[in-house]
Amino acid sequence: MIFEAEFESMRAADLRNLQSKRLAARSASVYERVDFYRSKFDEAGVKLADISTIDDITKLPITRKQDLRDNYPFGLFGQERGRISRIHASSGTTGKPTVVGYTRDDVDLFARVNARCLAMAGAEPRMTLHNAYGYGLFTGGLGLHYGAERLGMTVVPVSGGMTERQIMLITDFQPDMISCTPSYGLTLAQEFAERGVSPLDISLSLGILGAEPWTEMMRSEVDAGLGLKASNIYGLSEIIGPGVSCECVEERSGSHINEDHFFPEILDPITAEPVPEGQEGVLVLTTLTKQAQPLLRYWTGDITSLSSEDCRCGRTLRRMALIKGRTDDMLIIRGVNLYPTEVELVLGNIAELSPHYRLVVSREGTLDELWVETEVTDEVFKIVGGDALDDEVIAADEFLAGLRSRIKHGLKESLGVTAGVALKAPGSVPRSEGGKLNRVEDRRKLT
Ligand code: DLL
Repeated sequence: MIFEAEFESMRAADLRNLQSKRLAARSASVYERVDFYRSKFDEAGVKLADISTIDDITKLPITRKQDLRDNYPFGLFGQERGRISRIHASSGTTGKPTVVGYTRDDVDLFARVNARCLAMAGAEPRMTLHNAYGYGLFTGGLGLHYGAERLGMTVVPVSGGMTERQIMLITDFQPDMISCTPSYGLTLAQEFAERGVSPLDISLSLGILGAEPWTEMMRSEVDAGLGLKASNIYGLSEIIGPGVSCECVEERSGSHINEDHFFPEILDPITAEPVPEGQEGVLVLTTLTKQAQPLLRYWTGDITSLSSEDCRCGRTLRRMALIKGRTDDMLIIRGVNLYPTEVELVLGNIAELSPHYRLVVSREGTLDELWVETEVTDEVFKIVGGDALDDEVIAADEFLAGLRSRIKHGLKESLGVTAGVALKAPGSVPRSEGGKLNRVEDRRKLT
């Protein structure tokens, strides 16, 4: 089902008109209400009269995370404090969190776009959602919660963590759908497998997974391990939280962006100039309707591409590809640029490996070193493990050496990087305990 068909399936020309009107109105309102934007417009010599169609968006200043930091906590609010009905924040890796405010209308929008996303991912009224995103300042829990209620679902507000209890609640309450990070989806799948529960016996049939980068390889693992169809949901606190875009369950090939509210551009990471459709670059989003903290051309740092191809689901909203990573997460190893998801794709092609991996980067003298720690599957471990027969142990050594060298070759061929490979026993690489999983340990930052 389509939750708001009049917007989600709009004719392209009508959508453009709506976006143009909204952009002009939003520009005027931030000019009037937010000192930061007034100075930016004045410095750049942008006049409100210059902003009449959505194409004029390129005349507007770009907003960066540093601007939010400089105006911490409430300096970018476009409303007086009394009109702010909710505040969320994302923890960030260093220092102060990034703050986001919502008016009552924004909270309503937050619910609606998440209801849209849940419906995109296959949800219907009366289904039950097991919501394992964290509740609190993080936008995931409350975002999906309000969206599910708006759609008419039953929500189980479990939040992240306490895996034992999650398993019990899924078994007892028999939900139709789960929302969690992909890495936590894997953790849950593994816990069910360890209890001998077949995916066919898990009640879940749908998933809405996101908040961290993942690949098709991870998706197949989660789908198979939990016996469901998982769709990707994307969003970020600065823009609203989850609800910016989501894949439809019909195609699961690119996430439909709620672009009547969040206008997307893809810009070159270096020059910040627009790139042609289909080409990768940094996703930059403008909030067209948000009141409390409207952001113009917010540089998300996330690398993706856009497509306006028709979709079987009937939505006309453009789609964005799976996120390759965030520019901050790009590793530079001896001059080679690479994202963890690219390593994940290489490992995903090797049947003897489980989907769990970790990257360790260090520096020996002046040279960067990358170590890929990855687990062999249970089947491989049984063959090469302690209970193998004597002559099989020798064969096992050769087999493992061969496997290591295949991984090294794969990484070199696909990514041009030379990496050390550590093969680990099943269960020894860290798992998600409820939220986003950090798969990279960059020891260079410590020195
Ligand atoms: O992660 C909001 C969210 C909650 C999205 C639940 C989806 C589901 P932040 O904590 O502010 O907000 O982190 C935002 O996470 O800029 C991306 O780098 C990354 N991210 C979010 N969704 C995806 C995704 C929430 N589906 C940052 N794929 C973003 C890849 C994602 N990366």
